[in-house]
Amino acid sequence: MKKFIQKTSAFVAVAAILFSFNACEQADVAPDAGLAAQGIDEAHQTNSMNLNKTYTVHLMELNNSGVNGTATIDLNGDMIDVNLEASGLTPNMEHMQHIHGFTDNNKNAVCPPMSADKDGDGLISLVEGVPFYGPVLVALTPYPTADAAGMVNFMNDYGISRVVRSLQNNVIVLHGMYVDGVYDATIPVACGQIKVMNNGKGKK
Ligand SMILES: [Cu+2]
Repeated sequence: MKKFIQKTSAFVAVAAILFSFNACEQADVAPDAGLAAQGIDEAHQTNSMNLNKTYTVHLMELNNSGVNGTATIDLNGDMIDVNLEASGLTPNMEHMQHIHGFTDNNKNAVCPPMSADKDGDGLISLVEGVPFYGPVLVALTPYPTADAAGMVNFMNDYGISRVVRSLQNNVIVLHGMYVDGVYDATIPVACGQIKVMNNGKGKK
């Protein structure tokens, strides 16, 4: 009987040690789990040209343009395949379209709120939007010309640098509409956050 108790308490002690070790480990790891996963993810992206990720973008109007649309981006190693559909654009005019973002990893690009209109003219200019969406990272050329109905259906591939590969930190911005009777090719007319749809290999 004494032996049994000793064995049992030994077992309990070991279990307690294991448990506390486990708890410690979780406490240490949990807050950084996202970052760690991202680090692993980036390592995969750097090392594997076969990695495939899909992103979606819901483009919503800026400056009361009436423009909206959707885009999907397939990332394959250092290549992206961009499919973009938009409507409500100025018919028969060319529309610049870019991936905007910050190369500083700590800053995420966002679509500008109306308060971005610093000069109070009622419009968010290209420059007024920059503090929110950052500079152009990828020019989605050749810039499409909207058809007579104001629609664009666009597809092209681009090679991208490593800083752009965290695509979910970036936005897509479409440009170009008439302002006071003059076509302003730079003014932002739609914007959408790039969001991860899947991580490839069936992972979410
Ligand atoms: Cu742009």
